[in-house]
Amino acid sequence: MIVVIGFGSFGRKVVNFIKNKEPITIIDKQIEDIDDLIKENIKVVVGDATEEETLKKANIENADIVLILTNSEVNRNIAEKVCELSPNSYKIARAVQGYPELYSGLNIDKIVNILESGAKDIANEVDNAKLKRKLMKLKSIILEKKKKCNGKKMLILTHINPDPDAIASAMALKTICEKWDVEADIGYGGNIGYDENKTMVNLLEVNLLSIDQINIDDYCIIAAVDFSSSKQLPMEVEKLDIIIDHHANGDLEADYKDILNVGATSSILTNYLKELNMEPSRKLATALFYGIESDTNNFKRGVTRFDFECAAYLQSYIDTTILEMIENPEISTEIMEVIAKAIINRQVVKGNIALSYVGEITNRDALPKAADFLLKMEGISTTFVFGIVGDYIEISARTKDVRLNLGEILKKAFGGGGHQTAAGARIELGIFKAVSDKEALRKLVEEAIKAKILEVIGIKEKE
Ligand SMILES: [Mn+2]
Repeated sequence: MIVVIGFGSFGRKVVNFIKNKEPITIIDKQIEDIDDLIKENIKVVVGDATEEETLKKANIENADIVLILTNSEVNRNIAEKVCELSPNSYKIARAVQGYPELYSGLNIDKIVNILESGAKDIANEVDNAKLKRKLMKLKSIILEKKKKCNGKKMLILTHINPDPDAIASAMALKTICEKWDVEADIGYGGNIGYDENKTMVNLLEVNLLSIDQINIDDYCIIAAVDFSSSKQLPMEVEKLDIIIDHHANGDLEADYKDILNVGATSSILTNYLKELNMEPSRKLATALFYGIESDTNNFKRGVTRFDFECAAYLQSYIDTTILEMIENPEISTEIMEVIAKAIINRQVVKGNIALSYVGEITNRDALPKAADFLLKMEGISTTFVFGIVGDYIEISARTKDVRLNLGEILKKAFGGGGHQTAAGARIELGIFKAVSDKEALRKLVEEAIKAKILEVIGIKEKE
């Protein structure tokens, strides 16, 4: 039972919010609409709350919660009496302007300053207004452009070799544009590697156009999602209109640019949908959730509170069966074979570095898979898997060892790149191409790559 002391304009507001949750008893010296309150099952005690008798009438000894909402220095006297008569209740009192120490020494559980709470609400609204303002700008840029488009469509570009975050973000932006009656296509360059990405595109029926299928003249609004660097631009465009991304330091410019330092672009787009009151379809929600999950390496890398909040919002819309299928795609026979070769051919140096040559293969995506897999072997903390794909030697490396920076190592050794824990490189086969004997080629490639890697890591090999 809740006892509310003080039924002025503020007390009324509070009672309105809580009246259907728990039984309430109101105390005030004067209460006008007693009959209405009684109809709503609210008990009313008319009297002076500084007097024991009044408080007892309200059965204050048995109150679970007492709210002291009157607004004068008399609150002190009320609070004293309440503490005495109802020691076990949870007591919330309203702060009174000009009396900062009003309740000092009393056992009040929570003092609420309504001015401060109001100010905080407004400050939160300012944050919210920024997002509202942003979306107004996005909409007006798209709609203004559309007027001059003569029926041409919008093109949403993902980066080269798009990942789930890029694909999901593009899907979300396309959905938003459709709501604004603007038709959009999603374009990508490179290829959709990894089984997870392919499974995602297939199961969620995402319609993606490869840049070979795209005639840029058919489009008049161009957006970039999940990249802001010209190196990632899959095709030449005259001008970008929109960039939405979470990578800093990009060199691309656009009329609308929203770059946030968060774990995934999918989070930014999820927040857009939320603000626009657009409930995502199951497919879109699943894509966005997987985008956040995979870009943050299962909510472990670069993840922010914002990403968690967006993922939580998506949670009730996602299709968990499809999500599970995307997370654990069937592994193709070829990738299985490359993994098997990587295991059999591994050479372990310095106790924990595995180097493995897998020969000639057709699918380069098998290399990172094999490098990931080898890393799971007992005692192995760093893996380098390499093979020949077409006219190149491709290398993929993984490490759990924080002392090594694989991005740096592969850059130094072969002009490759990547992160501390995962990196790759591609070297032209060059003169090795002339070697037709497979066994001889294996030896040459294996020795050359191994020697260079060990040299850069700083290990001298004996024997
Ligand atoms: Mn991303």
